[in-house]
Amino acid sequence: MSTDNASRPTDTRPIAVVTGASSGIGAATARRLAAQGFHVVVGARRVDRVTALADEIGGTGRQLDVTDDESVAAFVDGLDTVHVLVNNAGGAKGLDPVATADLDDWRWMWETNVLGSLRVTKALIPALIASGDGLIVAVTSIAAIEAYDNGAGYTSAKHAQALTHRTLRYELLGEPVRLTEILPGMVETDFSLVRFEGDKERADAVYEGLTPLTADDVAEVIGFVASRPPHVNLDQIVLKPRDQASARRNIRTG
Ligand code: 8X3
Repeated sequence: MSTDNASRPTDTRPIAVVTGASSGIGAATARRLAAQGFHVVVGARRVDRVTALADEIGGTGRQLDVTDDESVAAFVDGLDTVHVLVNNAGGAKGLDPVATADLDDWRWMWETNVLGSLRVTKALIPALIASGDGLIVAVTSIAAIEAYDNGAGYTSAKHAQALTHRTLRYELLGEPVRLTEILPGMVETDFSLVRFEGDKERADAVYEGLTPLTADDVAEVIGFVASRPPHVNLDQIVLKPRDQASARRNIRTG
């Protein structure tokens, strides 16, 4: 049974907070940061999953719905000093042309990726500054620098999330907080399963015939970022499979 000891004075490990940590890139990042010596506070809507993960890595699991003010307030309660925040919660829903855009899908994408990251970041900026060496990692996507057919709901949300993060890089200049944006291309997680609402065949087809990145590939890079000395700011890191040159240009040979 994991204890909620993220702010216990006896635990001297630096604190890292990871959102969307119940699976995929979030869970892999939590494992990686824990292996690097962080006490990781993992948040997600599926509390059973983050509790199990916290037990495994000696961290703290708390329920978190980034679209809900009260949930975010409860999640950050007692976190007065935070060294690393990984804004990973978010995702895509649907793949529709603008002409037939599903407004509920758009609302979900903007609520989670844009406003969700904003809520958590706002709540933790004082704690990140208080650490004397804070780091905010935004997991965006190559969709934050590209446009593609039928993807506007997701690309616009990722652009907005990224621009918020890049603005903070300016606004926090002079404070002891670094900011890094991670822009992954194809990563085989439940990303496509969520996008296509559980349609496994359609989700599997996204990665068919090529070798996508794994969640661990991305987590390893985030671990590298978090282990740089305080004066080194990695602003943006774009990582894609060798088989993918852009969001819609890839090679399938398998
Ligand atoms: C998703 C990136 O390349 O799968 O964030 O569209 S891609």
